[in-house]
Amino acid sequence: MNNAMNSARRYLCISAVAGIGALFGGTAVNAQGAAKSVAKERVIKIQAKKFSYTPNRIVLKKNQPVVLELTALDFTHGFNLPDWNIRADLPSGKVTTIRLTPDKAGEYDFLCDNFCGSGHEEMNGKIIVVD
Ligand SMILES: [Cu+2]
Repeated sequence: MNNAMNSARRYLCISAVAGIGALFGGTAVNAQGAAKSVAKERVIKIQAKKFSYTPNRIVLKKNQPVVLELTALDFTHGFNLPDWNIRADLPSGKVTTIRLTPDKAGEYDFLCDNFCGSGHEEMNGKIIVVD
C-alpha cells in the first residue's frame, strides 16, 4: 500500500511539472507529445546532499527530452530552476522525477531552496542547453 501511495504521489508530481514545462516548452513539448513513442528520453541521475548536487553542471541538447532523477541522500533538499518555473522537494532517500524538454539554448542556474544548514547558500548548479 505504501508503494502504491508513493507512485500516486510521484505521478501527481510529474503531472504538475509537465504542466509547468508546457508553459516553458511551447512547441517543443507538443512535438514531444506527438512523437512520444519515437523520442527517447535521456535519463540524468542527480544526487543532492549537504551542500552540493552531483553532477552540478548538466549539459542538455536543445529539444531533446530528458528525465531528471533526483535523489537527496541526507535531508529534504529542494530543486529550484527559476528560469523555467520548475521546483520540487527532494525527500531524503526517494527518487524525484522531473521531465523537461529545453527549447532555448543558454545557461540556467538551479539551487536548493529548502534551508539545509550552514552551506545552503552555496548549494547550486547549472544546466547548459546547447543547440
Ligand atoms: Cu540543500
